[in-house]
Amino acid sequence: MSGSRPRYYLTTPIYYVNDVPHIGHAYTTLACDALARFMRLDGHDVRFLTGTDEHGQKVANSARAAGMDPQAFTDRVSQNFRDLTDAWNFSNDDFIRTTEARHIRSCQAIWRKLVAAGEIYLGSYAGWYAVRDEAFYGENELQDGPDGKKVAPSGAEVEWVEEPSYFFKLSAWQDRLLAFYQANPDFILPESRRNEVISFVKGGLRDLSVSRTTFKWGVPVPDDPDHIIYVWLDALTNYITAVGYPETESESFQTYWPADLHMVGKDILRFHAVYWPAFLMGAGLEPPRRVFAHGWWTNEGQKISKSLGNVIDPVELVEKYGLDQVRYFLLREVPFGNDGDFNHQAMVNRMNGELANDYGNLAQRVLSMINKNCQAKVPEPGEMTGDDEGFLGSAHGLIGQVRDAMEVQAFHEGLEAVWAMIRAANGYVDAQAPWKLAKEDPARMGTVLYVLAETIRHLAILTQPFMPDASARLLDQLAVPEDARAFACLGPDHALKAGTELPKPEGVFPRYENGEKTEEGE
Ligand code: ME8
Repeated sequence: MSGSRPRYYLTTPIYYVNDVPHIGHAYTTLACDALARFMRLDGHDVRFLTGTDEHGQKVANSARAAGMDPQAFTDRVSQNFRDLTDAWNFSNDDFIRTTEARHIRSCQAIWRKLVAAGEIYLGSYAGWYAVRDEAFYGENELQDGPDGKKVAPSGAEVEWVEEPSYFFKLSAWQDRLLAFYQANPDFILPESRRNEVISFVKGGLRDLSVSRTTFKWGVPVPDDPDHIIYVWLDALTNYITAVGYPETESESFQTYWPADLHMVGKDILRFHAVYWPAFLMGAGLEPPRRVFAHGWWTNEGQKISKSLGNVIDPVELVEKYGLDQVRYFLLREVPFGNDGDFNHQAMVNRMNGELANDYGNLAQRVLSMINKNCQAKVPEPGEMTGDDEGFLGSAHGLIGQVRDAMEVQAFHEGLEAVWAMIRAANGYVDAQAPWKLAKEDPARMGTVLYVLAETIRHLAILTQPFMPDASARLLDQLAVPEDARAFACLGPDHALKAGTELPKPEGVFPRYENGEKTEEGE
């Protein structure tokens, strides 16, 4: 538990178990993983949640299509998502499934709270429903699909539904939601998405159907088991279940709620930024502090879809290029929030250019020179020039820039700041030419190599959240102890000690050449 450390609670969407995990799912969890690792290294008590969304008509239909009982089906598919967290080395603290007893209890508890608060009433629904989105749509939102059928803005087919239903009084929340967005300007990021949500809410809200009667695969409505709770109310509630709801006085709930961040794709922003805060406030709970809606990945310019057969398997991708390489590419390639295109050439360019040539080469040449010319020990720094000090000062200052970027989930900017330092360090190597100093002025060579090794220590500490394995190997090569790798150890107080023995350097960033990944770095 937190003690005096600030806490940071962040969540991914819980993924539908109607399908195998693909690159889009891995992307959202990766962004959270980098942030979770960053916050831990920065001294926070982090709680990082992911999991699977297992109820509803869409999952029930998929189970039927697979000829399986829904529970057995969800057990199997949920495991694929757990396997992904292992394959991608995700550091989540919990993995929630909505079919777990803790969650069913929590869903029924929030339902009862909403009923007691007068937020839910019984009526009947007659309107359009898209099973793929598990969402209700107004006539005015629909378009004509290619075969004359009506489709939702997402492209999902809709069907006409008429059934008795409980409703949540969403229409009464318009002003309170607008006031909430106004008072919390960073609640929805990026800003363009915030504006979309505000104009949607300004356009007026209709009461929301929150129960279904035409199928059974869901959490029963308390005291009216003909109804099951609408899958989105069920799913969103996972975020409070995992921190102990309905025990709101528990240490866990008190520590971690409200969540600091719900990370989602832009497709599901409305559920998180409109319905969810209204449900929570209706139940007397605080809304989360932020919802960040990131963009959408395409594959070589095309929408990723099963029917197009171009789904990118996240496990195969990592086998092909390496985990750290893929992690770096996804977080660097696209300004976080924008849409992005996965293409092989761009992946290889970044892997060979920025990782192997820029970062790998910097570490490799500095560590090899130390190995060769300084008896494989951290060299003794002599008197530093103003330039040396300025240079080290920039390395010390880097955390401030990266922290500012991470605070607003601008991963690409954090990485760009680190790479500006890497490029400057390569420039410093070239300008100082330590290989020449080896003969002409060994003392000065020691100083230059010391400044560079200390810079690499900073870089490797800072790249840990993005590329945990490669960064750890670099820190091993600098003999930085495991307990001296947190951001509190940046700066001069934990500087490398002259005379420390260093292991033999080896490349940590493979290249991709002639259709395959090289075994080792150059
Ligand atoms: O919506 N590019 O689950 P889901 C980027 N169960 N991200 C993508 C993507 C792509 N091409 N495809 C998917 C659900 N994603 C609900 C959520 S939360 C209480 C319930 C990511 O399996 C992105 O994060 O359809 C998107 O929001 C999510 O997967 C949708 O996952």
